[in-house]
Amino acid sequence: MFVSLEGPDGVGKTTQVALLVERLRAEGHDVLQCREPGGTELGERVRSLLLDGQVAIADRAEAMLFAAARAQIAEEVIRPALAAGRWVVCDRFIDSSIVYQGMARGLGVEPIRDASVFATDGLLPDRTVVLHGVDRRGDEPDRIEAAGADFHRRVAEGFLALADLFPERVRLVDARGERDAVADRVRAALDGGAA
Ligand code: Z5A
Repeated sequence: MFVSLEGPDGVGKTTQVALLVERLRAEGHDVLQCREPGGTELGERVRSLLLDGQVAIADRAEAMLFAAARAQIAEEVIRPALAAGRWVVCDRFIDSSIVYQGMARGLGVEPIRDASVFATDGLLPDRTVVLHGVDRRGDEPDRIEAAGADFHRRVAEGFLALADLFPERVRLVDARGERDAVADRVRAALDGGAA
């Protein structure tokens, strides 16, 4: 089973990825935890470039760099884990590109989705949990966090639109409240059929 957690920056994804992995392991599952961009030597180097406020990166170059990092983690890490019968829980995946680059940067949902599908040779999560409803961003913005209020409004709206675009795999989960209460909702969102 391949699960991704998504949502605007500071919504609590990293916290919830860790709690979900803990719970799944307690249930007896063999779980690989990873994050995007990152999770490989190439991905971590691309991540540093992408978040570096001193590096000028054109929007299309940004989209291709995210896709390149995703291609590497899909082939090197995620596909082998799934083939070995493991669960994979990933902090962000294709939907971050669809929202940040496709919607908020305005490059278009379809071209960005197609680029990511090409990059990963069609690998998609079985379930995507989109957290929403809070903003707990810190006060040291990286290159993308520094993009401005309008950009982040489009990001927040874009994540909410995902459940309608991909109802077969995307579920919205309210991220407000105590960590464990949110973790209960995230775990419950993995069960059952279409959202
Ligand atoms: N990006 C992109 O544009 N295109 C792509 O294709 C991909 C990514 C894959 C890096 O992502 C950037 O890349 C990101 C999107 C873009 N940029 N932006 N902007 P990232 O995932 O590494 O960075 P992030 O989204 O900014 O993550 P974050 O800052 O680490 O936030 P988070 O993971 O959503 O939240 P958190 O760290 O779990 O929680 C934030 C704080 O709140 C922290 O102090 C927690 O302890 C606290 N917290 C969490 N939950 C709670 C509750 N329930 N109560 C109280 N406090 C809490």
